[in-house]
Amino acid sequence: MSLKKKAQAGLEYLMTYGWALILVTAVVGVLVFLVSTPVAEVKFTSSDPLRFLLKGGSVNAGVAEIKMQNISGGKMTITSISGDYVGCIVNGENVPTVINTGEGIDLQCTVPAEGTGEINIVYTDFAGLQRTVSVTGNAIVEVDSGGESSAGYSTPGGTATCSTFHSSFICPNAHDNSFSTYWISVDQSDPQDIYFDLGSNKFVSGVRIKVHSSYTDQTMNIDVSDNAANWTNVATGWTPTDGVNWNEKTFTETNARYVRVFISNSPGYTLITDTQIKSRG
Ligand SMILES: [Ca+2]
Repeated sequence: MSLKKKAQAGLEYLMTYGWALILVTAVVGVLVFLVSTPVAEVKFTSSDPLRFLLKGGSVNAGVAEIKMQNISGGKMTITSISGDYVGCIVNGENVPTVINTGEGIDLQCTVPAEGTGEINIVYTDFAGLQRTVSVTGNAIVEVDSGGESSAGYSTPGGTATCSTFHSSFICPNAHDNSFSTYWISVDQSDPQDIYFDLGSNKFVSGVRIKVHSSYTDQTMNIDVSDNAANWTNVATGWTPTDGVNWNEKTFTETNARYVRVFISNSPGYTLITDTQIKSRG
């Protein structure tokens, strides 16, 4: 075969099978995007994968993180996000947000409930047309091991009272001896607090807090009280930084009935997974 014929055969091969390759690539592109992580299995789909390319996603501690890319070929302005997931921010900021062509779109939303949820992203495309894309996710909220007590620590059994709570992420979730339930504040405002009733006065000398690994940047004080009205501060400026194990804060033994965790600053939502208190008598 001459060089010219070889080149021609190569060209014919590309023309014959090149289209098949493009077709396969396109089909794979619109297939369901499946993501598995050790803590949560999430399946996300995009209603418009030719403009909003899904690149990944996860749900941890009731917070969904969805990574997409603007492949529409032009600048877009996301003007609103609504649906089953709430409090969504884009690339760390509230909408409206401008996304340049080729730029990543990192969505962070709160997932109030396990199961299938959908968000609708309304945006203006480069031609000034308003469009909507739907992203559907099937969130299985994180499950990990429950908390064990030791060294005089135990789960406070009385009532928990919190400043605010988000949807089903209620106050009692912060002291139910389970690492798969959470108390989450209604929004991202500070401060927030939660206090526990020990039922009667006890000698209190320590608090253990479990936080999720995405929430190791909350600054808190520990206060105690006899009447849940006048509080005495026993620890200040504590930041539980371990997102896997209990974080322990000991303080001078104080007689009190109520123990309060006062979160003075949390960069996002306030979240506490579980609480134990060291007390005697
Ligand atoms: Ca819990």
